[in-house]
Amino acid sequence: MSQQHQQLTLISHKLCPYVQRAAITLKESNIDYKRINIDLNNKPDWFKKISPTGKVPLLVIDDDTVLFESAVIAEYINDITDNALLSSEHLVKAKQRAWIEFASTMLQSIAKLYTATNKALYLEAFNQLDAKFKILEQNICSQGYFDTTGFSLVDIAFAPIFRYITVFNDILDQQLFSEYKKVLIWSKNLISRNSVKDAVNTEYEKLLTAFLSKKDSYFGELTKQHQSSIVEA
Ligand SMILES: N[C@@H](CCC(=O)N[C@@H](CS)C(=O)NCC(=O)O)C(=O)O
Repeated sequence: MSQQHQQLTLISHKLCPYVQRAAITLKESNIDYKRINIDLNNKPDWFKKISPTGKVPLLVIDDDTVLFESAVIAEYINDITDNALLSSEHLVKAKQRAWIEFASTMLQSIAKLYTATNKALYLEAFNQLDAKFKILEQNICSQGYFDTTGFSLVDIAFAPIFRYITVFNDILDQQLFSEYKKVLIWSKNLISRNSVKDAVNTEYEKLLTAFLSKKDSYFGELTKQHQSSIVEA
């Protein structure tokens, strides 16, 4: 990080996929930062005061300046560093932003999947998510990144999705995107990248499984069954 920047602070939550986007971008841009995890079920007053949406991530720049929204935070980090994670060509950059938005809709589909209250709603959400992976398969390159030009903010936006799916595929009978060859290569490449690994702590998988098992949903039931099958084995 160049000397003119103050110490940045990322207000976070241990499981939040949007926070992971910011954390990955900071790491890829070689910026040191402080991370503060908060409890979203019991938001501290200081957080409520500085977060316009009540959501994480927040990037605290200084006493007077706080950024919110993961896509904006990622672009800001890219702007203040060597600007290597988005194209400088307007049209290419516009397309990259559109796919980042597509990744956000997939995170919403994932939330729908694990909160579906019955099997029919769960299957509907599963099929919607699968359809989005199919669209991705038709639009990504086959070299382990979204685009042939290499790692970008688009890859960063999708990496937390693959982290979710790695845990989900352990729990579920049906495997998401296993027949989409390019997506499979891409997901393996992203998951093994250091910045992606470092965006969560070592307890992530355990915490996510515990979070899912507490859901009053069809997925919650599947998670509990999976947990008891491990204990019995
Ligand atoms: N569009 C936001 C979404 C952030 C978001 O949904 N964060 C969740 C945690 S993963 C949150 O803070 N939820 C708290 C709440 O809604 O009360 C972004 O990209 O930063």
